[in-house]
Amino acid sequence: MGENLTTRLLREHTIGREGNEIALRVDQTLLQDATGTMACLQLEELGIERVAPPLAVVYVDHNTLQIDYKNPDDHRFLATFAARHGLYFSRPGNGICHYLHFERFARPGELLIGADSHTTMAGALGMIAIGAGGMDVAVALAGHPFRIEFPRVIGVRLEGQLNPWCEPKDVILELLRRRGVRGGLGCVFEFYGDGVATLSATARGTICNMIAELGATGGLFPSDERTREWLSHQERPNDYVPLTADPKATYEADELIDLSMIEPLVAKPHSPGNVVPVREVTGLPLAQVCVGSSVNSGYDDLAIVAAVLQGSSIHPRLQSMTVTPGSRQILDTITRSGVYETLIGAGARMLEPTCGPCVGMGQAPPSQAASLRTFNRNFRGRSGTVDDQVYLCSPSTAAASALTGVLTDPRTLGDRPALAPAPTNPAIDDRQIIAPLPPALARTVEVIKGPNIQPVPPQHPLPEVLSGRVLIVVGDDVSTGDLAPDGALVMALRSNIPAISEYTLQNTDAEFPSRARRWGGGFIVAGANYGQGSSREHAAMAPAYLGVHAVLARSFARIHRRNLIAQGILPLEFVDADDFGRLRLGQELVIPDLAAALRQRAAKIEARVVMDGVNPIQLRSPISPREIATLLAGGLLAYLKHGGTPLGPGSVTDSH
Ligand code: MIC
Repeated sequence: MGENLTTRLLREHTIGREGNEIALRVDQTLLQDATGTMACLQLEELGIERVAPPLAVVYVDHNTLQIDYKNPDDHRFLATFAARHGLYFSRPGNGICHYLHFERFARPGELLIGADSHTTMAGALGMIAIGAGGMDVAVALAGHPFRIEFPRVIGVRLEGQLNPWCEPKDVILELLRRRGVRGGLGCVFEFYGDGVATLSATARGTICNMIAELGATGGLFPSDERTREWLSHQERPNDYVPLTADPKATYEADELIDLSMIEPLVAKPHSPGNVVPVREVTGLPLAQVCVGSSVNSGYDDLAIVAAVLQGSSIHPRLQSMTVTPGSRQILDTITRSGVYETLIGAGARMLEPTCGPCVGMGQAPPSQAASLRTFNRNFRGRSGTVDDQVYLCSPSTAAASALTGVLTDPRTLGDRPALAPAPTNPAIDDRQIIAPLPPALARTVEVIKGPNIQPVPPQHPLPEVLSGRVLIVVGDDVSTGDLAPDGALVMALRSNIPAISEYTLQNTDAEFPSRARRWGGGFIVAGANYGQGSSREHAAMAPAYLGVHAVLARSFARIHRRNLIAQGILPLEFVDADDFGRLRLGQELVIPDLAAALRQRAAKIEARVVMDGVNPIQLRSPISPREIATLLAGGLLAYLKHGGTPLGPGSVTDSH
């Protein structure tokens, strides 16, 4: 029996083990401005002089509208923090974190942890790349290992070749069609088979980027000839090492995708998992088409759109079309190849290389109108319009639809046009990525904080008994965007927890923050996959600030569950999923002997509904000894500040 590549890379990075949890040596970290300000504030609390991993980068790519002092103050804080503590700093406008990282830093065989859920994109270059909360990244920056449960490795065998007009985006949409947004929980999807060689590095990047939408820990491609081509193209030939799974590698589960059977797909509102063939929804009138941004913003993605629109104009029915390149390098390439000119000529609004409309940062669609986007998420309201109707598709489908004004299967356009050839040498220019200063010089740098940058709220030990009222009952698949909303207004408050907490669940129940304050905190009750989507720890920090002690849910999304624990909120699962239906807004709950039950690692924890008396609600909290210690301390920062190590009791080794 051979070893798969994921297991090998994880094994090579494992420096400690405790039960099913492994502690991993971190080679690279990534922060972006919307998650990074809080991560840096937390890192400051840990009292670290210089970051430990061999490579640490902070990118400014989300909060870039700068409509007042808040965004630029955050940028200045991050720039001075990076200079003071030894991180690379990528200026606003230079590109989107996971695109730039893919171009300039990702390296086969290494391990990357990033405070952005789409960090997974780097898995396309044969490395382990995992999205995490800001505090988890701060802990890695402080020199501690990153801990995860050993993932289930799913082997995805790719056969054949994509037909014209069918794209890598359709491949990942196919996986989402099969498995849905909860279908990858606890898994790494490893791609192998003859079809792999037919996909370029950037095509693989699209697939690994959106593997996050399955709730997965990551995606991984072998490092092969296509990887070598990409790294040479990026003038980093020495970063190439060939890596594949053993010849007879085994996997815990298998998927087979015949690329020649893939057809154009679309994810309907309001979930990336709500996937159907484009042919089933053709003719849908569109108000907007958006290309690029957080995924599908590479050269080939934008060039096919230009090739389709060449010499034409977008359909009069459309109110607008936007195009966002993923990085300055891609912007330069589309400029020199003529793609930019064609897109402008066709009526596209060209945006700078930032996350932008993907996270509701401008370009909101009209009310109730369909917006077709090549992005990775279409959660309700994420676009900035509360009653939006966002569909996700490939660049070919977006281009064909921009031409006709209705959702269109690109295969109806006839032969696929040739792409404008990209200049063979991209302009490799790292001048907008400021390198870390030497330690002696770094110590002289003053870290500057503007008035919106507020201290990290203190964490308090978990009480012996938890009691309080049910503050809200929400359904399945609540996203972190529901909890800590997207868009320029709220995201500008990422470095100010008291201020951002006022927007918690604002589109679901605007009274939530005031009720939580009035009732002195309490419980959130939720369905399955609570906290899906982004890595933003604000979705846990803001409720914690409002006094939420525990979330009772049918199940939790991976990154958010960790963020809850890091912020001292107990993630409790119903033993009997039907108990979810017994809980109502305002009911009083008591969890007696909670701390004792956690210390004893009790299999079940009982919550009593005061007044209803008889049947307690059975809950479980499948958490590790380290997580229990973290919760008892009140959160990860408190735990570490009081001498805990992130490896926790019973660990085998901790090299730091
Ligand atoms: C996203 O695509 O949802 C984001 C915005 O990039 C987030 C990060 C954030 O909320 O700051 C993510 O993917 O983690």
